[in-house]
Amino acid sequence: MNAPSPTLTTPAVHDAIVIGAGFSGLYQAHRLRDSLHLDCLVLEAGDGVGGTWYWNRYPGARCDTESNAYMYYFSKEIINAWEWSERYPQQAEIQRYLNFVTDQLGLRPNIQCNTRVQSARYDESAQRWTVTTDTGEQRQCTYLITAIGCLSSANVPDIAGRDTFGGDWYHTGQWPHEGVDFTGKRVAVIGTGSTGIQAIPVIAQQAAQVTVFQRTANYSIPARNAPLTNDEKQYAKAHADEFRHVMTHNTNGHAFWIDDVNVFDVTDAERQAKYQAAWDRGGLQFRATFKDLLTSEASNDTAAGFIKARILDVVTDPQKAADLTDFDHPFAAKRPPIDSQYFETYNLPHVHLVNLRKDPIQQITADGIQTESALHACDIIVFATGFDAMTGAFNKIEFTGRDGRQLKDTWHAGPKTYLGLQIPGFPNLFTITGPGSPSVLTNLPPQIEQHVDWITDCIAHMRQHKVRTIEATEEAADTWGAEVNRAANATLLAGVKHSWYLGANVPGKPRMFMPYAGGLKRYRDACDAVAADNYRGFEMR
Ligand code: N01
Repeated sequence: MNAPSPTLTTPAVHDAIVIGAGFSGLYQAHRLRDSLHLDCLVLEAGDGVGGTWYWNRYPGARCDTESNAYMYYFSKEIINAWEWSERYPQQAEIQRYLNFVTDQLGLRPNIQCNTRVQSARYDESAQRWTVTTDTGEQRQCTYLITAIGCLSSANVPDIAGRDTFGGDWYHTGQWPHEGVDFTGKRVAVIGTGSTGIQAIPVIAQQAAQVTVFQRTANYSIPARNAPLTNDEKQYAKAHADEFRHVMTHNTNGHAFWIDDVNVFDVTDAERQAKYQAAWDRGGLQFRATFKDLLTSEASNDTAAGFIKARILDVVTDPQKAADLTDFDHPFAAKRPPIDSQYFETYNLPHVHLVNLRKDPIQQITADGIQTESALHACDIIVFATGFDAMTGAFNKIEFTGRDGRQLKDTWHAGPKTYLGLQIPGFPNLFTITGPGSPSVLTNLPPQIEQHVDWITDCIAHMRQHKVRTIEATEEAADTWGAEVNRAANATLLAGVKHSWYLGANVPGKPRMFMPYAGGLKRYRDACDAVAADNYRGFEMR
């Protein structure tokens, strides 16, 4: 998409600026422009809309959420006008969807692409933000809203010798738009998170050789993707209200309930049957088989044991099978991937596995990856090494709040927010799916709709009551931080010390459990209660 060029008729001062044109930014722009009639500009670094789905074009990129839950639910018209083709949507289809929504809502005149925000500074006397972009352009606004994504800042590990590599290397989150031809190539893939697990089987179909470098053995459930039948498509449209109700009233934003039964409430045979049925159905719903999978280690062990046995059924090479199931954390305590033929891929003769726990990487050389025991020669390295999650995208923009305070300094010990929506010292800055909100622990579109609706209602309230600024208090942010900790510690998630939920994947990043693990429903109730109590914990001036 071509950016509308900033012309003299474009005002330099806006009511609102939204940073990012993914799921969050598009819906936020629609609400501010069409519900509140504000002058709203979206600044987007990419050449088109899509956010995560604009950048993540790696082979096999597909959403792990089922398509009928990975969409907006605010408009019946859009629900009825769009049709998904598969159980899980591919990257290209999601991008088509977001372009379709952009056109349906007529948002293009409000979006300026190819514009990366470099800094944002709050001017207390004018009560405005000044945003500076990489084109040197400056714009001002009363409300500044980040829609910059939780997983948008690529984490490329600084492995010794990386820049001496003689072949090509790519990070999955910054994939070339023209694609990469793996034909006849020896490919090294570093990383076995959700992304690596999606990409490895697809790369193996084309490459001459694939060597996977696994640091942490990962659980994965078969996705069992398939084209949607006409009946399934019609059912989803006819039951849209039910889908939406489930997605907004459960803990994780998906269109299924978590079973109300605990693991040891049933017999061994019943438990096995439930796991088998969930395995055969496929998908993230496996996590919902029992109520206490994420709170009881003993219960979790039963799921982990079931998954391990299924992987051992598939992988024929005993060493690969042992390495792939050498788990060091409970099932789903890190984000569980789902896959299409991931474990089956290791039965192909040209697919190799290096267990980095036993044989760590020493350096990258001109010819490939040198581990302690061998040089693994390759032509292409794929870094499926994840993201500087939740705070990485904030750190790429220089935010200066009240009294000249820098966001980087404010967050030096870890992110501090109130409800994941605002930061003390940064008036009128709203953070969609910011740290401290459920964000990455949920299916994101319903969480985004909730955040955008809350922010829109808040701004409407401010305008109605002639309030110029809103700012979270330090006390409210501290209290919320304690609640984020409490919620994490009530689950098995906080115990996984090498998880990116805690920032452990990025050297030097402060360790703090960043997303809110208390569930979407409880979180929404908390946000609604704050608003109903005259925006308790915020100062309005
Ligand atoms: O990233 P990850 P991802 N040397 O951080 C390894 C979302 N997503 O891109 O586990 C060697 O999970 C790292 O090892 P370890 C989803 O929320 C969504 O896969 O840290 N290895 C791990 O194996 C997901 O959770 C969809 O020990 C290194 C891997 O790289 C999130 O994105 C699809 C290393 C990184 O795994 C991130 O997933 C795909 C190093 N120096 C992804 N550094 C949807 O469907 C890291 N690793 C919506």
